Amino acid sequence: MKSVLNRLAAAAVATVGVIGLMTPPAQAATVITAHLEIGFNTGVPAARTINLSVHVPMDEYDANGYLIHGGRIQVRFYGSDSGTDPVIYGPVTWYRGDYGLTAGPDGIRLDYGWEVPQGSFLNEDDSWVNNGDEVYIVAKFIDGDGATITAESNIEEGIY
Ligand SMILES: [Ca+2]
Ligand SMILES: [Ca+2]
Repeated sequence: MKSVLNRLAAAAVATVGVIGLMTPPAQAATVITAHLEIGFNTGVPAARTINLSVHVPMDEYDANGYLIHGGRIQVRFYGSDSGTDPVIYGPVTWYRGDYGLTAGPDGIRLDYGWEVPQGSFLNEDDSWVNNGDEVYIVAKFIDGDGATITAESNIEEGIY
């Protein structure tokens, strides 16, 4: 999902930003929330819809400053199991300028959705005795210096 070209472009933007905007963000980001919604598209062929919603509250000036300086949001999907939960997809990382990632008056937001076919990576349990799937995301906000805050979403349950 993330091309090398996009990464290079993000790095170039970040470099320009360091030269052009010397004022660091005024406040450290301390809060992050993550929500996952898995739905059903009854079209032909039928599909599962995935919607991610991640929010890092701050003022708009700081939100732009963080993204200009290389701040990004990184998402991994997990299957909830007894014992250690496996990563079933990701990490996927959104940088400034990537579709779905915005800086606004209430902070940095990632709102991103797509569709997958039945039996995709969301089908994290597929045995006869345990076919129900329990999926959640862990979202990280990583600033330009590498400082990270993390949130775990709700668990979505279904036969995916
Ligand atoms: Ca499971
Ligand atoms: Ca399943």
